[in-house]
Amino acid sequence: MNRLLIATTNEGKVAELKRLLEGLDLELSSLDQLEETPPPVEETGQTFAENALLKARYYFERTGIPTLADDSGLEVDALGGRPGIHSARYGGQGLSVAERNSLLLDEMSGVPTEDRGARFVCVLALANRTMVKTFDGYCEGEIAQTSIGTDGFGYDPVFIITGTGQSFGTMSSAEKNRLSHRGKALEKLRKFLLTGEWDASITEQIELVEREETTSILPL
Ligand code: ITT
Repeated sequence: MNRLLIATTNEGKVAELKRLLEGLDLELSSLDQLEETPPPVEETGQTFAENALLKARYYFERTGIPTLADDSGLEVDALGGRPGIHSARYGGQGLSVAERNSLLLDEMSGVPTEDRGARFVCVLALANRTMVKTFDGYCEGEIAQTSIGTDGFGYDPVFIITGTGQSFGTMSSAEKNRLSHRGKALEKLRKFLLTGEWDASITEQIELVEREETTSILPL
């Protein structure tokens, strides 16, 4: 079975990605299942795609395991697209998720419903030795007036999905995955995996790594 490393430090993403990848012929590992977890990499890209590629390449190079990385965030129209690629650090590193959501609601206070448009964006990047590919997904909605529900993670309770009147904070993970930016990006990735193009290169990669490891422990 082909291995795939889910290279994210965010537990909410790990849970969703594992569920979204169910049924594919993959042996999934998360970073905390590795014997040695590489230190996190600085996200210096200017776009979601640049950061997703940077993370996928980095973890693949450090582990030799074909890697899936995710860069995602919330773009709020009334804030000129903020927090965007800085969603994880919005308001500063030290804030809790609840504090970050309160900050967003405060920044949006007084903004009328028709101007509260926002979207979740997700770019997944898949990397091995022979290729690196990205898949994007979007989920349109609006910023709620208050936090709604406790399910999900991150900004889920303050984001109402267009056409549902519900926040991700009130949805099961199956419902969220069906509508979410990550679910849509994963659907593209799933189609790509089913073409077989990737399977061939994964096998090639595992063989290469095993050969390198064997070589490196041979006595001189
Ligand atoms: P990794 O880089 O290790 O994957 P991270 O949490 O730092 O973890 P990002 O840099 O991609 O990941 O930041 C994404 C942030 O956007 C994340 O921390 C959440 O605050 C938010 N976010 C992304 N997807 C979300 C979702 O489905 N629901 C709620 N918030 C989400």
